[in-house]
Amino acid sequence: MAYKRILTIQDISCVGQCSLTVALPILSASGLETCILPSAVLSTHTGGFKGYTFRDLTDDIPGIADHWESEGIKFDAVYSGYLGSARQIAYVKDITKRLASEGGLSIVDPAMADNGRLYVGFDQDFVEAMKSLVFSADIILPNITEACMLTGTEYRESYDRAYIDGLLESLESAGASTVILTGVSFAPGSTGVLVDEKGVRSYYEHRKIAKGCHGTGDIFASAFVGAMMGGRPLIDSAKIAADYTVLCIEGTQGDPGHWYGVKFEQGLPDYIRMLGL
Ligand code: PXL
Repeated sequence: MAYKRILTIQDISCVGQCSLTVALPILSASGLETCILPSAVLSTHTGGFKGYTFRDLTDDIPGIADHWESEGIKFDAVYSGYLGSARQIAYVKDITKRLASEGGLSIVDPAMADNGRLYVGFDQDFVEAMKSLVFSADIILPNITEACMLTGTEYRESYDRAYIDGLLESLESAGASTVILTGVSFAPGSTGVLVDEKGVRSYYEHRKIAKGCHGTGDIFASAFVGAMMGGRPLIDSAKIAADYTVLCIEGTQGDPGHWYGVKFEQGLPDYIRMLGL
């Protein structure tokens, strides 16, 4: 298998099992050379801790990108997750244009909202800026809330297949190419991933364990990118990522002290086995 180099751009939440502390180990476990660009350093994530510190690294990004360019460093994919500002979004677009190799992929997880609400610290201006990144990407991984915000669709707690198809069509007419829509549930007790490759749709249903487990979107997206960049079909990559994420959540349930994240580390050997490595 070709040895691919990927760049992932997201924050470092020092404690909290999300963003780079999840993406780096999972992508590395999938066999990719994983380069990182930390967009900010926070003491913890923003989803439930109080008084977290936040060091914005936006001003460091252009110099880092210039250095890589002067060294002739290129990436087979640029994968972005949680970003902190509209300026950072613009830098991700610029870096992708300058540093993705020929045929290199732009993969965007528009990590900004869940359960019908934006995460703390985001506003409508950020959503508008995110649209420009999402609708120029090759592959996007929104959840239903994010897809609604990106398309101006009303968010619903319960929905049917027609609503989801409408949401995917709105994403496509706004410019989306391949969409991996997560958290799509058509029956109580189950949820799933809808993979839409230019209008051709497949659904993978899996067990729903708990609502709103923190960091699961980052685990799923990283596991998906790791599988897909290894040359696996989109739907197979989505299945592996979903199965691994479910396994991690199962391994965390029953530990109320571990409310802030998911114990993804213990499932890494299973993820590697699922990849057949
Ligand atoms: O898991 C997404 C995420 C990443 N980074 C930070 C966050 C969140 C979600 O709340 O706060 C800093």
